[in-house]
Amino acid sequence: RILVTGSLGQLGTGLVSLLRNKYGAQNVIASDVRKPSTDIKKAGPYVFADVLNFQQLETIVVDQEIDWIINLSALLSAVGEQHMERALAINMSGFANTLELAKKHNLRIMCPSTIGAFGPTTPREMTPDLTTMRPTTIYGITKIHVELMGEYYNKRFGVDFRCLRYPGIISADTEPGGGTTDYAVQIFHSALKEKKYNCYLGPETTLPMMYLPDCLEGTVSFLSAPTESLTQRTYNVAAFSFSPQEIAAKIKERIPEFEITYAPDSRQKIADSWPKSLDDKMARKDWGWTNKYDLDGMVDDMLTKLNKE
Ligand code: VAH
Repeated sequence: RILVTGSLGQLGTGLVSLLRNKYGAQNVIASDVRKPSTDIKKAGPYVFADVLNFQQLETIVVDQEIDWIINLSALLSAVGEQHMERALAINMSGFANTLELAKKHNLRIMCPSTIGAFGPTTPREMTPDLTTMRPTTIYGITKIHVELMGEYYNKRFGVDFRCLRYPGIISADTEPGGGTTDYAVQIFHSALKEKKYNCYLGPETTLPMMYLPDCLEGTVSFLSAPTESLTQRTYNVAAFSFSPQEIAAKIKERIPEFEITYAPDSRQKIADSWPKSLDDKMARKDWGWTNKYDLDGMVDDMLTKLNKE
């Protein structure tokens, strides 16, 4: 059975339902530290789980006969800079607890990393899986720690650790969790509501992105890939890159009166330290990563879904 921690975040709800379709509703246990909505409660098993409480996590792993743990609990880049101690606790000690449980109870463990694990000295175009990594945010530092500790436990103890470096994720029906790429979701809501958006990143700030359905499908195929097909434990994944001015132009094609303005804030420095595009050929080669949505497909689907709301 599968335990998903941090399941009420941007990725969790969709990932849990995809996993339930594939493995059965009762075999996927959603968890977080907040009360779920009625819909989420009705959709399948949901428990309280705080990644900082090892004993409580271990009780769930044993009582619920968990085989896989997917740890989505983390403070992202922007919020991590505002709450450094909390980010260190959740992203590092919380992860350490899940990794220790994976070793002790022979669990498959997946924990996301991020383009934020790269830094300003990393080559920024078509950034490869293996390259210089000197991240300059707490978030990036904790996520490179996740990668290194996960790979150590894999080599030393044989733990089946799996990790994907996600780009910015664009989602229609879930909110992003305080990252630097959140503008790419907010812009759609503002465009529909007010026909304008004041962007906290400059017009040319190009970042790697992907659409949530591709992220979820890709994560499930990575999770279920046979171990022998993995030539590495951590993989870059991305679909397309765009800048605020490029996405604004795409939206303006569909909503002609849409206008964007720019007021870069502290997140500009974070974005400028990240890759502009990722090389994810190893993920595509080893376990069939592919994105079904290109930039135009994502824009059309986002506007269609949000228009319905
Ligand atoms: C963030 N959305 O902005 C997250 C993600 C690549 C960015 O890790 O922090």
